[in-house]
Amino acid sequence: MTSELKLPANFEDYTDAKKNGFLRVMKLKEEGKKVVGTFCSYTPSELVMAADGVCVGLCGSSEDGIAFAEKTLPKNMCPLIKCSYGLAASDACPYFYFSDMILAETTCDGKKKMFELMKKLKPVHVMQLPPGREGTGALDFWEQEIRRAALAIGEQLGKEITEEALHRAIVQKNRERRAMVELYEVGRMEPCPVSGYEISTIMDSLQFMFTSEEKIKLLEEKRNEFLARAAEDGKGRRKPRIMITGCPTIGVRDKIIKQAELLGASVVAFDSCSGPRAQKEAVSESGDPYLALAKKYLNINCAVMSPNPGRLDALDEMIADYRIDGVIEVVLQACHTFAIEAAEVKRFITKEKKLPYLYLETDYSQADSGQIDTRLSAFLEMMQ
Ligand code: BJ8
Repeated sequence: MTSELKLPANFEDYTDAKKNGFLRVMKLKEEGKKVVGTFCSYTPSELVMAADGVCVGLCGSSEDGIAFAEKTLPKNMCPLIKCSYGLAASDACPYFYFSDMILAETTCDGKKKMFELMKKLKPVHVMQLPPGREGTGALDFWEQEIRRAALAIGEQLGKEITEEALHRAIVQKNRERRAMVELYEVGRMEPCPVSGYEISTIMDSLQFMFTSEEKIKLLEEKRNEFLARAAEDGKGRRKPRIMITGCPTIGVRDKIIKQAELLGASVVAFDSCSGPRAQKEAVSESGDPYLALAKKYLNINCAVMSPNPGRLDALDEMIADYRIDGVIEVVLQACHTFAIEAAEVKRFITKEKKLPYLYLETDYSQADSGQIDTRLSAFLEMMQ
């Protein structure tokens, strides 16, 4: 049985935020601002801020562009990569179009090979991300890569990155991170005053806002709004509290997160790129700023790192903090790193934490919506 998912009257959905962002980025360009396109949480956006540029997220999140991409890329590939490349190559993404350069990293194989193709379309600087953190070399190497990226950005944007500017950017970005984590932590409340659909939409829409202050303002306003809602709502029927883990969910939010909530769940926590995974640890505001950035960004628990034990520690902590009843793992089609790591995540959730776990492998099409509905219904029924 489905319930009605209530969204506030002033709720701006992701499509609105994206559309408004197009117009704003065009205006920024007219004012002479430089724009840097990015694809990953490992991107040290402080470098772009220190060069007085703005970052735009270019990860594809819809079926648009996929047919075009499949003329060049294999069909059996991650939809995020196909969509990102297809929109860029067919000139259908205004954010890509307005980007002065792309700041990329070697994360998964698909993305790094996509960047080779993208170099034919735009200036692309690829940071070589170490494949793991073990040994003493990884951190030194990554710090050097961050220094190399700073030079490339400075050159491309026509503004040298000074240590003072970088320090200011680190302080500012840390404020933004804290505001994000505080908004996520509203999900710890019981009952949770906000739907996971709404919270993930707000977080994803931040990539279409172009100053740190306006992001912080939105995050603080929303947090206050949700806390006030909690005071009014009182105690409702207890819903199963769900955590989402795995690949980025931006392109499957409607068919998984929204649908799970329509079926009676409360999605309260996100262990994914759109969750606090990349935000919890701040960048040290003292000492060498390049080393501080290297330490922080190398510590992000993504499945592209081998090994990646921090992911289980983070899951453990979130299960306790958010009082989780069940975990849904979302894996995008052909994402090998998350698909393989899912076996260990499943063992940990079901055997150690003794919680229900649902694995959903999907793409950006609607072809499997019915099947996903059926599996979500059975999963939630089992918990109720
Ligand atoms: S920090 S999750 S943004 S790498 S889903 S393209 S891994 S095949 S997006 Fe990611 Fe950075 Fe990690 Fe986040 Fe490849 Fe997998 Fe596709 Fe992925």
